[in-house]
Amino acid sequence: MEPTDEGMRAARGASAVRAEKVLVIGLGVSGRAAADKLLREGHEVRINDLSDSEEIREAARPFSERGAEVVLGHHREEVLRGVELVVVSPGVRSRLPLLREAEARGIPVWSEIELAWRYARGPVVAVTGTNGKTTTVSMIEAILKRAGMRARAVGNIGYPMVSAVEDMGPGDPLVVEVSSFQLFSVQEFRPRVAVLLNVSHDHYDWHSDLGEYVEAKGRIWMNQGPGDQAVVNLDDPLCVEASRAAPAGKCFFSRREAEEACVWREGETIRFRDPESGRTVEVMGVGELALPGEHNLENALAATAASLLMGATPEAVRDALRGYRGLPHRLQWVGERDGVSFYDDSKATNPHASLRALSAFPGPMVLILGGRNKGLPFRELAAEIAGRNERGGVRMVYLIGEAAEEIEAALREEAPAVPRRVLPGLEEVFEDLPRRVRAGDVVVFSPACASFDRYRDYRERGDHFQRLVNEYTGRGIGG
Ligand code: UMA
Repeated sequence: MEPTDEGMRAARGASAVRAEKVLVIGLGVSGRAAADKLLREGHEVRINDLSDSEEIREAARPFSERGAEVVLGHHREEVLRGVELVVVSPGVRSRLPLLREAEARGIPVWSEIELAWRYARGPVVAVTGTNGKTTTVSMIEAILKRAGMRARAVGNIGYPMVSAVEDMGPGDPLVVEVSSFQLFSVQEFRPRVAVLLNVSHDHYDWHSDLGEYVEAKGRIWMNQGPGDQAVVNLDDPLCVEASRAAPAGKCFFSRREAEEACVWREGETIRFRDPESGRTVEVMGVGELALPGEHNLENALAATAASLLMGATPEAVRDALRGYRGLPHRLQWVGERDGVSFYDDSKATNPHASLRALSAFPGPMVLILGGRNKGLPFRELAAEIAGRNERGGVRMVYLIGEAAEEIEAALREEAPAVPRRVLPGLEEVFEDLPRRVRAGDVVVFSPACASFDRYRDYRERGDHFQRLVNEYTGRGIGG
């Protein structure tokens, strides 16, 4: 007999959504998904968005037609009238006075992830951290699928978890990318496997915000119990610190040989020690991983741990990760000609992301930077380029777009010896390239800037780069 939704919910320890009237704040991707699910489940729904633009009104229309009340243009307290539950979008700040008022009135405030958890039918793997979430989530999805499970990657990756719950059969795992904003407002959310990849303190004030940020990340496992596992980066002291509060079993992963680790790198091999049986198995060679870079090794170790704990076999891990070529526009291999490889990292819209691209390739590199600066300094990136140049890494830098002169100034200061050219755009770079590249180079487009000086978004920019690569490597446009 098929288990009932009620039975499955009870098995996961989740309570039903009892509120009659629900306020959904924010009508973006996750707010629309939440409102849709709530209406289909028969709740009374009020939608409130700060914006009153034509676009938002357009998005709200189908919900009004289905009986939802829509309040646009403000977040005044009156929208709380009669409400028993608030579902809040991740882009809404936790300090919003309306949320504070809801809490003061004893009205629970949930993220869309919490709402989805109440309706989920199978186990959940949740992944959080500062960097690498999307890659790790899609690696886990690939491995679980290879292992024969009907897994699906959801959450921040772009497809809301609450939209996926109905398509999933009993027992099908959901692999959720969760941001700290979403973790702020969870209540019963209890992933069977919770992964904390890394915690970067770059943009946080150490004494206040970082503490809050680490605490929010730790909420990923706060409801875990017997049979659940926390997968934690042993090489990141902030992760280890945060994991002290984890109530369930812990599986540490590490890029070095470590006794406490359950997945680790030993020489050129990735190994797994089953936390229950204590048995150690060889999973795969590090050199078999299709994605370059130390940070991708870290993502692969985390994905290996999570997948094996979910019941995948080491063979499934090896097969999936050997073939896993990454997500579009994230250090994506695009093509090769005469021993020169091209990588599209258009998703790198800040200097920090470009630093990670540098660390992915120790050998000779031609780097393309530029676009619209988001108000961030380039000095650290410029200093790293200088160091890599001395060690036989970055050979040359192209600077394009609005921020070209600003990056040029940082390079003049920190990396005066590094050859560089300022050009208007990518077309000019590809005209110049044949005279500069030589066999063994990698050409990496990792702009360190936003795309809006010339493109709609980073995807359009990356597609443009890929078309130019395809023309250059002789496969023709779109080839
Ligand atoms: N809004 C308000 N009041 C506010 C703030 C926003 O009403 O105080 C309204 C806006 O007017 C807008 C709507 O809320 O209409 C936008 O909601 P949102 O910013 O929460 O974004 P969504 O469209 O719902 O998309 C969210 C995630 N966005 C954020 O976390 C900021 C998406 O991640 C995610 O893919 C989607 O849900 C599905 O789960 C995006 C992201 O950039 C890709 N995430 C960050 C990241 O990955 O680094 C965290």
